[in-house]
Amino acid sequence: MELENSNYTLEELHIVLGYFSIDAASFHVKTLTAGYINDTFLVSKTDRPLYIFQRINHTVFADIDGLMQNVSSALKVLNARDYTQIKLVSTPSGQYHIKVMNGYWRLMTFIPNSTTFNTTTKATIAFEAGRIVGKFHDLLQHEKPSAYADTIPRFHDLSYRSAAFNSALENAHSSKLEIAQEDISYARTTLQKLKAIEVDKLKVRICHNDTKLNNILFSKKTNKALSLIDLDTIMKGYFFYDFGDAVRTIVNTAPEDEQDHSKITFCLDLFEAFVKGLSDNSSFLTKEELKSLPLGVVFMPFIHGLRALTDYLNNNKYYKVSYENQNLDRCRSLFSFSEKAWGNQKEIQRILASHFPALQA
Ligand code: GN1
Ligand code: MG
Repeated sequence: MELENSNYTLEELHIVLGYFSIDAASFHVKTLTAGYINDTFLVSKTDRPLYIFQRINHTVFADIDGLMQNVSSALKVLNARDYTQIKLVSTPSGQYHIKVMNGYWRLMTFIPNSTTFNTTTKATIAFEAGRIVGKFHDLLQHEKPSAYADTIPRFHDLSYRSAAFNSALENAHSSKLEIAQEDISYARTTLQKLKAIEVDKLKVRICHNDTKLNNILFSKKTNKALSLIDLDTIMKGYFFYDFGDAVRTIVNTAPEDEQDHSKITFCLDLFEAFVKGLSDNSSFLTKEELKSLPLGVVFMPFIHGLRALTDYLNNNKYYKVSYENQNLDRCRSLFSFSEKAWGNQKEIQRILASHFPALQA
């Protein structure tokens, strides 16, 4: 039987599920469409969601073994009274992923009564998001960076992304270069400005690297944040990556590809709630890291916008798009948000200093 929004039939998915240590015959499978990279399915039993089942995008993630090793190492540590653990389901021979049916597949536990939000207007949600991003780092702070593979090398590296952008410019169709003329020139100017970002003094940590709001699970009942999901990009990074990426999706009350830029906000109340939630954890951040955060809030939306623009010029080779110009729309709204983050640097610094005493000294 065909399954909606999927390249696989239900029969095929049941065959793959059968490799894992569960009784595959009695489960119901549904496609989850959020996400630009993997194919994701929800596996339920009599309407009770129990597992997240995924085909990992091997084009994006070349080193699947390294990726799964990173995820399983991190999941062992990501477990605390106020952080709900997610578990990988193995095959009878103890494998956490299998290669069948033209793909790499894995199965994870689904946390019951949980939900996600694409955007929010609530300070309580922003606070909880800050708290759980901080908790994630608190729990991972003693992991050895050298024990984690670089599954997408230089993922948030500006000079790498800038080189990819330049080669897309060289190969792009002239009509695209014309349509995106202003965006290209904005990208060039901003690349110059952001070159100043200094990372040498920053601690290399194990980061999530994709901390957008809808990668945070919340309890349906209490709205408390439970844990971070979508762990494929867990690898080395700087804390400002995770801070900036969370902020770009929390303090902006509009969706990532909003076309009406007047709706794109940098809501300082939501920013303050997020920072308060973050500071609710033990103080694991260095002063240098804290000082990098205001620019991080400009950097992350910009680098995502640049990647979207690059993919638009490359004819949507990387991201799954639901319409032809979605990458261009995402680029424009991300640049617009990044610009608003520039405009709010003073306020951002003030709010951070009021919740992190280390910045006052
Ligand atoms: C991609 O598929 P998804 O939504 O988890 C991307 C992230 C971007 C995101 C855009 C490996 O993640 O970097 O933030 O799209 N992941 C990868 O929202 O490129
Ligand atoms: Mg992701």
